[in-house]
Amino acid sequence: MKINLVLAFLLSHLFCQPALSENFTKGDITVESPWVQKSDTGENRAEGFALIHNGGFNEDRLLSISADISDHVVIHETIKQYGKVKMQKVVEPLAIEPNGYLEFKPGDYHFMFFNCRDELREGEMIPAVLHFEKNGDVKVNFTIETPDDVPDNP
Ligand SMILES: [Cu+2]
Repeated sequence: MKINLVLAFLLSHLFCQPALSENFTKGDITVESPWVQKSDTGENRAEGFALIHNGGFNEDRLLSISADISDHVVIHETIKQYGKVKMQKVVEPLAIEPNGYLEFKPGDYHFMFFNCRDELREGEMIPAVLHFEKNGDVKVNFTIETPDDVPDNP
């Protein structure tokens, strides 16, 4: 009986994985495993991350992102200035070399979803569209994750 419980636990965690490892491809661009982390400050905003691969022979540039859940979603980078960590809007389009990668990860580039209209619930998806200069619009779903360090039952 105990073994069954352990198995069920393991299986439930295995089944959580496909959502996280989902990839979205259009043309030469593949957006790998997009996910968002809810803000733990109580505001209804989130940071999104993904690994973007350009499998083509030409450079492409990421121009912007849009999502129905937020009327203000921008590309941010986290930087260190005068010993303080802060984030700022990325103004220039980000280039991705032929057969190159652009990584959005915590503490680095991220998609910033401000003023989210709906409650962000773990495990649910945020549909969004990434706009590329050459490959056009790539539709993706960001999986909502909660930070590991936040206890489930505070
Ligand atoms: Cu930000």
